[in-house]
Amino acid sequence: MTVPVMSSLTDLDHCLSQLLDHSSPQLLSSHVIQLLCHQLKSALLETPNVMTLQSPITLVGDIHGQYHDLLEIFRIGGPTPHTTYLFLGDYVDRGYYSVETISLLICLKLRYPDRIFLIRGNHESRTITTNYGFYTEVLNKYGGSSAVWSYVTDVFDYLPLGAIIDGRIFATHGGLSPSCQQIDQIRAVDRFKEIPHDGIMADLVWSDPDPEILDFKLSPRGAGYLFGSDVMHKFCHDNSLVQLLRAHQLCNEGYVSYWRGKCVTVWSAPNYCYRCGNKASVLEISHSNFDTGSTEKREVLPGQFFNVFEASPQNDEDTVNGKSMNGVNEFDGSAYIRSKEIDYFL
Ligand SMILES: [Mn+2]
Repeated sequence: MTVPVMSSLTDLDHCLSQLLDHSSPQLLSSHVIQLLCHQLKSALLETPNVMTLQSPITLVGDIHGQYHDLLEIFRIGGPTPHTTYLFLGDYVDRGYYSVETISLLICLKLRYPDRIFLIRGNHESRTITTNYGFYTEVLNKYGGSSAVWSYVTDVFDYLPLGAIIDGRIFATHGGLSPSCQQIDQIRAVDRFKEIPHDGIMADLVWSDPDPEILDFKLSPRGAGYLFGSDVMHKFCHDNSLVQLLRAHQLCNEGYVSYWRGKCVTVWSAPNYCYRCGNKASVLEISHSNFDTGSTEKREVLPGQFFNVFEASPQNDEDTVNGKSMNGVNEFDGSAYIRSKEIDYFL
C-alpha cells in the first residue's frame, strides 16, 4: 500500500498546535498518526544504531506517558528547537497519556530532526506495551481500534539503540551486555525488529548497574544483566569513553551517580505512576572537554548539570482524580497499576 507523505511543515505545525495549544491535548486522528509514523520510519531507516551527537545537549530519562511532566521538561530545560534533546526511551506505558506523549515526540522529531533524538527503551516493544498500558489506552482513546498502537509500535522497531556524545560519552536506555565489548558490535546489530529476549539488543535496553559487584550477573528483572565496576571500567577503557549515561531505574532524587560519575542514571518521570513522590531530572551537558584525571573525585562530571524538577500541577490532579482527564475513564489506571503489583522495577 502506498501511503502519502505528510511532508509540509505547516501540517506538522498544525499537529503540534493540536497537542500543545489547548488546555488538554487534542488527539491526532488515526490516519494522521499513520502518515507521521510512515514518514518517521523512512527517516529512521537512515539513522545508525549508535548516533553520533555533540554537546550542548540535554538528556531525558523515562517519561512513561506522563505528558504534563514532559511539557514541564520543555519549560525547565528550554523549548525546542532552542535546546537539543536526547530522549533515552520508555515514552509509553504506566502513565495516562502514552498516546499524547508519543504523538508529541514523533511530531517534534519530524519537525526538528536535528534537535530531537529518540532512542529505544524496553517499553518500546509490542509485548511490553500490551501488558503495561499503551495498548489499552489506544483502545480506549480510539474507539476500540488498535490501529494507532500498531503504527506506533512499528516505528519502535526503527529507533536507534544508543548515541555517542562528543566521542566520549555512551548513552543507552539500560546498560552493558556481556555479549558486547566494542561499540562496533552494537553498530552491527540488525535492530529493525521486536526486542529479542536476549543478546546485545535486549541487554542494552534491560541492564542495570550494580555498585556491589565487579562482573556481570543475571538481572532479577528476568531480562538483561546487572553490570559491575570492572566491566564498566573495561568497557569505557576499550572504547575510549569516559562515561555511560542511561535511564531505566526510578531515582528518588531524579538521578543517581555510580563509580564517581562513570555511570549515571537520569530519571525524568516525577511522582512516577502518580504515587511514588519522587523527583525527576534532565541532564544538561554543556561540554565534555575535561581531562579524565580531573574527574576522579566527582559524582557529577564537569560540564554536566542535573536540572531537578518536581511533578507538574496536572500530575497532582491525576493523583487526586485517580484517572485521566481525557475521556478514558473506562481505563482505571490506578486499579490497573495495583493489579500489576506496582512492579516499578520494569
Ligand atoms: Mn526501562
